[in-house]
Amino acid sequence: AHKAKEVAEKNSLVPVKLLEQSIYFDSKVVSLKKYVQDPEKSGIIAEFKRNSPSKGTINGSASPEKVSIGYMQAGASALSILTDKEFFGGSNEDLKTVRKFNYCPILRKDFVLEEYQIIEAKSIGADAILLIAAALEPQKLKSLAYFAKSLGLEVLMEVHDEEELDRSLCDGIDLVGVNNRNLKNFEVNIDTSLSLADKIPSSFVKVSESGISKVESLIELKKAGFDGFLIGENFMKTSRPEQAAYT
Ligand code: IGP
Repeated sequence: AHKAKEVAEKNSLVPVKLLEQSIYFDSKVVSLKKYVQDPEKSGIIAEFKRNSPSKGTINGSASPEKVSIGYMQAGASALSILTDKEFFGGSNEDLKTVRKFNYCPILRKDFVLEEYQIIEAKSIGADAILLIAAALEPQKLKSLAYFAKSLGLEVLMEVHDEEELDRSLCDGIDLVGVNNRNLKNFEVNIDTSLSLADKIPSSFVKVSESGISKVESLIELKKAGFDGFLIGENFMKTSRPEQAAYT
């Protein structure tokens, strides 16, 4: 059915341990693209995020297990789990825990720069990875995207503007995410998504990321062609994020 293990073995950077200890090399990916596009579902990719560079601690006590199960019960289409420790207080353990309790697409949210991290994503049970156009040379981004695909993972490419979109788009990418957060001043504005919508070719699933807190924004984005909505802070800032996802 797949040859993720074979592909990973060929990559000399992989410690044998990762391959031997992971049951996920043999499991099929749950498609983020498919779940996000499913008209029966909400399109919401609910994020587990403890801290952020702009807000500091958002939620210091939330349990990844409780929150992720609650998100899915509330009708999320998929989960986004931050594994970066330094800026977001996440870990691979968080993702592994969430994987154990949920059958749904899981996006590993991290700063992926190397092939090794993609193998790691597969080994902890992720279904999709994030590649940030602003952080990668276009050639590197493309080769990472194809590498992820060879392991069966889906790829969400994040952009902030048309220039980033044009220079890095390739058919190794499944979903294009427009980040509404300006990384220079952390301001969020969904107009960033609205104005880029028509620039993204229709073969890619469109996701709007960050700063979404109102149902009206969601409706507006949906009308503009977005199927996916990545929401973190708005849920996580409450004492019970899994409840917030209902409203
Ligand atoms: C979620 P918000 O504003 O709902 O918490 O945003 C998500 O878009 C944001 O966490 C994010 C992110 C990233 C985090 C978007 N791109 C890249 C880390 C790395």
